[in-house]
Amino acid sequence: MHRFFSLIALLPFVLISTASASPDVWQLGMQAPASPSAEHLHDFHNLLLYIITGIVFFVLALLLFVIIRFNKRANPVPAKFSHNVLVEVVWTVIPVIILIVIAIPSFKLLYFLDRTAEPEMTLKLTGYQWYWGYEYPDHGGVNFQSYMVPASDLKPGQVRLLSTDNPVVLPVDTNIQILSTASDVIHAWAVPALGVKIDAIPGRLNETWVNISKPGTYFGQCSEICGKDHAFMPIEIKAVPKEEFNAWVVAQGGSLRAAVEQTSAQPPETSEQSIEQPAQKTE
Ligand SMILES: [Cu+2]
Repeated sequence: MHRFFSLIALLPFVLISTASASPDVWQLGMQAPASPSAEHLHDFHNLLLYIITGIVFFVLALLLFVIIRFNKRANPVPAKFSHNVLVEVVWTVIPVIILIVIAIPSFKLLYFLDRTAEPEMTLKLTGYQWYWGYEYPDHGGVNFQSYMVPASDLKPGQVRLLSTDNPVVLPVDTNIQILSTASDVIHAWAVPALGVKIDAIPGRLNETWVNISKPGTYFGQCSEICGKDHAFMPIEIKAVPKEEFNAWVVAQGGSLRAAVEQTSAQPPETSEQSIEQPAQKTE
């Protein structure tokens, strides 16, 4: 009991100390969004929350009305009719309208998340049993593998089960095309704060994108049961300003030339995509 209360007393400090983009102790709700994709996903989630809350209270009100108004004491002689055309039309049409209200933003969001029309760089990731491999094809092929830091080797500031030996470094405010595949079994690369979750499938190249809006450390995990160490192949992303990213690429022995050539060949019109104008399919 004593331990329980000391845990409760520690809670505010725990919440403050881990207030990065990792799961918090006693967290309710989702991690703070750090990309346009995550923001739109949260907006859609909130829309659904309003709709289901409304439906739950409406059904609850109907139930209470029936229980009070039509119980044996209040209504000893029940009516004998079994059809009511108006009510049947209403309870068909209203759910259809609700589904349309959900479907329109849902499809918009699906196309928005699908791909970016103007990628400024590419990150290719490969799932292995049980770690991730990363390549930067636009930056002279910088590549490395990223393993979880075992609990016994954690340094101060590292997070158990989430920190990696080689974090993925990415620039902020950049449209990053993400290509994913796997070499052995199906994995899935998921980073909640960025609104990214993409399957990594052997023999297949999947595509998604992200534009990280603020610098920070973002954590994710494999989200496809992939074997005995499925829980121990985390994702750690360090999002840094562009200049810092370029310096990191050079320090890794990569080159900035390929990336510069690519961006000058297709100048990005705007770094921010509007959800009203989803990325165009090019095929
Ligand atoms: Cu996996």
